[in-house]
Amino acid sequence: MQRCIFRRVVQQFSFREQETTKGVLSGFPTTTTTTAAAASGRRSKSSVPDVRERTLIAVKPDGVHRRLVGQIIQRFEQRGFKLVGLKMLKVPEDLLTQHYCQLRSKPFFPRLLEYMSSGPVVAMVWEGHKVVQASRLMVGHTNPAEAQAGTVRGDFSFHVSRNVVHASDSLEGAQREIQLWFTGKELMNWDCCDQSLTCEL
Ligand code: IDP
Ligand code: MG
Repeated sequence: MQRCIFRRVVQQFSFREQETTKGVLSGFPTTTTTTAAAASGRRSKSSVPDVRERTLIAVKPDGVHRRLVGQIIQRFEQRGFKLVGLKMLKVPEDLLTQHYCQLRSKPFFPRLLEYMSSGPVVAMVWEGHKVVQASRLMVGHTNPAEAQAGTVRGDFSFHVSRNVVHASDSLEGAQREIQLWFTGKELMNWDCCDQSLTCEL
């Protein structure tokens, strides 16, 4: 009887795990494990998680004014990501123009630059396995009106013009933005003592 209950719990757990992974990862490339390697129990090279991926997260002036920096940092720490760069700055206009160069032709562009230079910004670089896609999900939809509860934007904002936080939207974007916002010396390479507790390496 007990064994039967145990088996049912295990089955339900693995089903939920598959379902969650599928929902959360849709639309993003995922790490693949070859069928042969999986069948033999060996781990292929590609299944070793890349824990060195990095992304740029910035708490925008509205987030800083509203004292949300701590809560935003806490969400990333809690998730298990590693902070490798952090600074507070009044963002120069030329940096903002380069950062948002793809939005230059948008009607809201001048107001976006005004908003982003209206107060201090807290810029951070976070590191971890698939941190780019995970942080986009944690930050939520660009328009807070469409952002899910539980995301930063969904919990702390309601209008697209004041959406609290920036997160790089792709690996290439993250690399470009990190180089734009941080010098090499401002980024720290370090190993978390709990690394093997957050991921099988
Ligand atoms: P993202 O921040 O989710 O990556 P993007 O489309 O890259 O979204 O837009 C960059 C930023 O421009 C947004 O976070 C938001 O602050 C601002 N923005 C985007 N669309 C609008 C709009 O329609 N009105 C005002 N501001 C906007
Ligand atoms: Mg963007």
